[in-house]
Amino acid sequence: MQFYKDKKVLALAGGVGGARLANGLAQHLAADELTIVVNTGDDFDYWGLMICPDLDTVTYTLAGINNPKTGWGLAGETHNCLQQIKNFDLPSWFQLGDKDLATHISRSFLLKEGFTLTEATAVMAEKLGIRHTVLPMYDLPYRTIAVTETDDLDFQTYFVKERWQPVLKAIRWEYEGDKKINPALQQALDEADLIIFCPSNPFVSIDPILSFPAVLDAVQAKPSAAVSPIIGGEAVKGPAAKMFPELTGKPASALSVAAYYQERGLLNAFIMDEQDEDQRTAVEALGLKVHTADSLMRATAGQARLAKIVLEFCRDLV
Ligand code: FO1
Repeated sequence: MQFYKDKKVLALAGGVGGARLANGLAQHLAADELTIVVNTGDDFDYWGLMICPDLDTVTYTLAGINNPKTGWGLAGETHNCLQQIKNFDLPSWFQLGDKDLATHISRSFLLKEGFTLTEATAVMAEKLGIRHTVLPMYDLPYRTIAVTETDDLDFQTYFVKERWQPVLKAIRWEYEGDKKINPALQQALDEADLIIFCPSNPFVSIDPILSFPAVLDAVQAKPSAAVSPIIGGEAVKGPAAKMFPELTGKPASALSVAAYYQERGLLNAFIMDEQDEDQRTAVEALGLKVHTADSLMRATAGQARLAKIVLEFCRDLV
């Protein structure tokens, strides 16, 4: 099926919701029509290995090998290594499965051999049979820091170890280098005819990607659409709903998502759940074209279904 003749879509993704819509888009768009740029702010060193949770969630989902229950990690996983690590009294709060470990070992090995993160991701995605280009947002460390009422925590400590319970005051990033993006991402930005914000957490999945001036400039200049990660005031998964009042003082809602992006003039269109139909007029008043749909992605068929709705709705933007 062809949606847009000779047009290119760039999807911004992070976490499980992002991976699911990216996979839906990949069902409808050819390899040269879709590039997925992924948040790397969640990455961290653990057991001496380089862990990139969002890159892995996206690649495992595209390869159809992700754990369908958690959304992250691999299906049919075992945890023998983790068990043995516990016997050695080493940190075990971040649960790495045995097969998943092969990913972290391989990526760490390739990085040590001199591959960039973009190159290592491409090599591994190809081996997993992924046709579409998956790009990390940055090749160097770029770490999301949760500024809480008591401490500044690295992202996975906040998210997994502390189960996102500390109250947030702000999100900031610590990074190496000069924020110059990889040439492959620059090319994808230059060539994109449409940018789609997947239904990922705006603060810790999409904002890290937008914090690169080259990305922000492209998004402001190109037709862009976002899918709301908030349905009926709740996040489908994770802390997005808790973060809205903490970080913006506003309640979690589809309208708050649209307003949060639109404060920076990022969007042309917004797709939200039909449960949130009552917010249509307020979202339209932000200058957005609005579509409501059943936006919960149940299984792979639901991912393809929502992606088709998004692509059809955005047809007249490109
Ligand atoms: N999330 C958890 O809540 N607990 C875990 O132990 C955990 C392990 C894990 C291992 C590999 C991986 O790729 C992801 C993992 N995640 C885990 C998910 C991850 O922390 C989050 O999904 C993202 O960073 C937020 O998008």
